[in-house]
Amino acid sequence: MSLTSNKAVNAWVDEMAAITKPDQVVWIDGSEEQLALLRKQSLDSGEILKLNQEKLPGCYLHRTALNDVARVEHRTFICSRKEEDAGPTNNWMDPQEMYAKLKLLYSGCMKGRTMYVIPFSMTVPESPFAKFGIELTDSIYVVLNMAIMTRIGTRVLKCLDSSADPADFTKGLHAKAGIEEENRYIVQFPEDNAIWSINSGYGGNVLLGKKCFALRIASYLGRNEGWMAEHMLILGIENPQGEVRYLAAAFPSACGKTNLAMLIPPEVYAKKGYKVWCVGDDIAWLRVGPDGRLWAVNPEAGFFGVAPGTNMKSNPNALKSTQANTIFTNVVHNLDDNTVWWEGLDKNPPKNALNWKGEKWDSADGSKGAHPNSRFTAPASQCPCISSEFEAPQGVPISALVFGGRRPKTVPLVYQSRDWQHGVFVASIMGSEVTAAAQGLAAGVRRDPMAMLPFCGYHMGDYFRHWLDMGKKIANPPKIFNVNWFRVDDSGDFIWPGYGDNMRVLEWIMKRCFNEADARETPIGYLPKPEDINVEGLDISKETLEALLTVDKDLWREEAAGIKAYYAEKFGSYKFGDRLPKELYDELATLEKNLG
Ligand code: GTP
Ligand code: SPV
Ligand code: MN
Repeated sequence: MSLTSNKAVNAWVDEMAAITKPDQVVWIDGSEEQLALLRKQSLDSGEILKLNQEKLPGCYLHRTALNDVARVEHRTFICSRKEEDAGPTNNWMDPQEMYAKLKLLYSGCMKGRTMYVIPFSMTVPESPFAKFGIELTDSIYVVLNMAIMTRIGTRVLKCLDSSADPADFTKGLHAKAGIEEENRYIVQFPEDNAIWSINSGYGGNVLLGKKCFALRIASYLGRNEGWMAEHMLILGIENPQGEVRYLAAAFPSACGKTNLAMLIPPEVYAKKGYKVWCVGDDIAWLRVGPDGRLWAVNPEAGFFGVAPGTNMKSNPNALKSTQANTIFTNVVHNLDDNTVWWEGLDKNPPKNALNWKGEKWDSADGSKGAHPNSRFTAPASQCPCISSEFEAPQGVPISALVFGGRRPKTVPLVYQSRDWQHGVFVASIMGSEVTAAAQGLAAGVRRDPMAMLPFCGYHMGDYFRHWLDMGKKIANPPKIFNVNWFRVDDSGDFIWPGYGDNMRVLEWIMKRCFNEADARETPIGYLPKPEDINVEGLDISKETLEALLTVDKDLWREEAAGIKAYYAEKFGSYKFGDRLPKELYDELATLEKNLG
């Protein structure tokens, strides 16, 4: 039975049920009783497994289909009415054609199944910045994940019904269907505020509040409404005086956002009283505040984090967040004590275990036990360093925006842009080695502007324009930086220790924002001098630090040539054309001139 008298909601749910023909429709009210019942049904069907409830209370294990382990960029579409509005970086199809095609796939696909109606809110529903949606799904796994990742249930419907326009909600339709790769579609219809996803059961493809809504659709809404939706973590650094300064940072998928968002400062910092507080680890919505600063909220309620590599040394806060009420996906099942394991958790892979595929597994055969993109879904409230401002309706004021990717060479440890426009240029030329977070990508470095390549819901050239325009609206804009934790030496080993020691770089960044640190000017922007980075308590030679802070002009000339090709000639098989703002060409010309 419907939980609302909202006519627009009910009419749409009926319409979708008429297409998908579920045996029954169940509305999710958000109560613990209902979630407990769903967990039981999911256990009974084998969709999830109950883990050791003494060691991991409230924790479950799920395995996806073998062909369904990550996002699928080649099957993701932005179906704006005009092809040119989707732009060169998105797949496009005419919306009417796409609806017709998908309706055939959805037709009767929920026969014999239950359709769950999940009312969800991004950010706390009472916040003026909240956006509401309904996800329809035939997967209990999706319901249980959405319950962790977003705010769901009756509370959300109440807020939608009393909002300015109760018909203004995101319409998300998800069906597992047959999990067929060749019929998998993740489709955004920006003008309709609608998302249709079919033939997948994997996180980013099916938790429609996350990438599909909070980035693809929200970036489109943000452009129209004058705000920004970004693939960014948000953190606060508390200094010994007790003052907290915030930054937001965009790194591509599996490039260190969760790790940085929860970092534990090195001992020398901790002793002085520095602390880091996590506001968000994946998505930030940014608005200009009444005080002329940029303010950020985390629209999510949980973490959908990469498991491999997470351990008590690299990210204890993430690990502690997952010790209760967490759903693990595609990790190793330790049969001895009914717990979980993944590569990099510790040096003792379980002997009596199943790999992510559910096969008997022994690490001695050299194979990986957990999928490289295996994940945990954990409530953010369980994070030991969660910020007191995590649910603050107005968000937190941002002093610095940081961009970065996996760049084995060329890009130094950190540099600061000269101003907002130069910062937009720096963000637009970001590149990174691809990771396991998406299926079917060729290995190597690719351009991933603002870490938004897979997530921008409109023309990337217009997105750059929006960034430039936003700069003009912010009286006190954040300073813009670029970092690279991933420089390697000749034997391919990382030069910079990373993780907690990234605090040393963050300190310089924050001090630059408040005119408390020095820098030198280089062809690419401001860099710290080696002595500006605090290396107290760190085993690193002066030569290594100098190397990390070097701008190699030859490599950067190659880089500039690469940027030119990317801007002017091609992006995949398309061109930015005249929608690439002239200001960015000007910045490129300045870079070329500076390099001589
Ligand atoms: P998404 O959730 O996919 O958006 O990814 P994310 O950006 O949150 O990535 P995450 O923090 O989970 O990092 C993924 C990988 O990067 C893990 O294998 C980490 O071990 C590795 N990593 C994170 N920080 C560092 C660092 O400072 N140095 C090095 N060398 N590796 C890092
Ligand atoms: C990413 O790939 O950037 C993620 C995981 O954060 S997913 O939700 O699958 O997109
Ligand atoms: Mn992400």
